[in-house]
Amino acid sequence: SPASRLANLRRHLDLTEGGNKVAQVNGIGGSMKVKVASEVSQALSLGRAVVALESTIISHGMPYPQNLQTAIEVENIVRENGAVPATIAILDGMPYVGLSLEELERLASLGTRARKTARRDIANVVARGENGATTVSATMFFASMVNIPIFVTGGIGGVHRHWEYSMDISSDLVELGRTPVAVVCAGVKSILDIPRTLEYLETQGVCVAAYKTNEFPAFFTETSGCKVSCRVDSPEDCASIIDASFKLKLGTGILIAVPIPQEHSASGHIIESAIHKAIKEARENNITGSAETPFLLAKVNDLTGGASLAANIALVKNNALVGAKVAVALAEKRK
Ligand code: PSU
Ligand code: MN
Repeated sequence: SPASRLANLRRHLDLTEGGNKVAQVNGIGGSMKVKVASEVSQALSLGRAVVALESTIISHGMPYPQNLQTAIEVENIVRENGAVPATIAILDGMPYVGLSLEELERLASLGTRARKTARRDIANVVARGENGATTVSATMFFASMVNIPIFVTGGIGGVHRHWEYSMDISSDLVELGRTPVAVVCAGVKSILDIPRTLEYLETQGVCVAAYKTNEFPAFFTETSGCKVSCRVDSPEDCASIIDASFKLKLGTGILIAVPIPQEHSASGHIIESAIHKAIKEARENNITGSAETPFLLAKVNDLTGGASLAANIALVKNNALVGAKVAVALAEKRK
């Protein structure tokens, strides 16, 4: 059961290896190790606020060295707001929860040579001793394993346009339906089918909350034209919903969508038109599946002369600020 799994985990968090705690996961036919940074395991055992961070955004979402700089700045924002950051990735087949500066540097400079690792890829990457940058689905899996309730990212995957032909629906949405972690993001990009993404999340039983707005945001722009059923107006408001969801053992994730800050949304519509050009090019070059999102992000950045990257960095930092405050509010509530 999840409860006994966590009890086991807590017991095994006392093991140390090279400064890190090693969490031992007791699975079927044996156990596996996950390295939890000592700062993270300490905060978890004291009930302090921890924020999980993903790594595909570092390896595939941004070019080097802006990716490293952003990753460091995001971790600093989390710290300045009273929470401990835990960037999640797989290095040489070992899952890490919390990276040192050296490990973060390694991941950032690996870039797309690190494998984009969604839930389906985890076993393969671990078994082969490869480097894996975790997407939202894989990051949620590991965050939940070590009992981190809040996870901050830029944007999540969704239902792709032309899904009726490709059946391309991000495993992020299914993960949100089965893993109890609150994900703070800036919505989903309009390269995706936003209304159907929200329908799919409803089917999966996921509470989608919009922060200080009634509308689901569209990543580069504040609005998508889609209303949400849950509006939240403060970190405490978010923490109450997360707390209720966990206490009820609903088992599902929660999506907290924070609109891009107004001062950075000005270029939103220029970026939108670049997105449409990029989609056309992806279709013409037959770029599909997990390669599609990284291709579109790079293309859009080219077409907008870097404006999309600047907006992306700004919204991730804002999400880190909100996520840290939510994590602190939740830790306070649980005292
Ligand atoms: N959306 C973004 N930036 C990203 C991603 C999504 O705006 O970097 C990444 C995230 O890691 C997300 C993944 O979990 O892409 C989804 O990929 P796919 O569509 O292949 O499921
Ligand atoms: Mn996909």
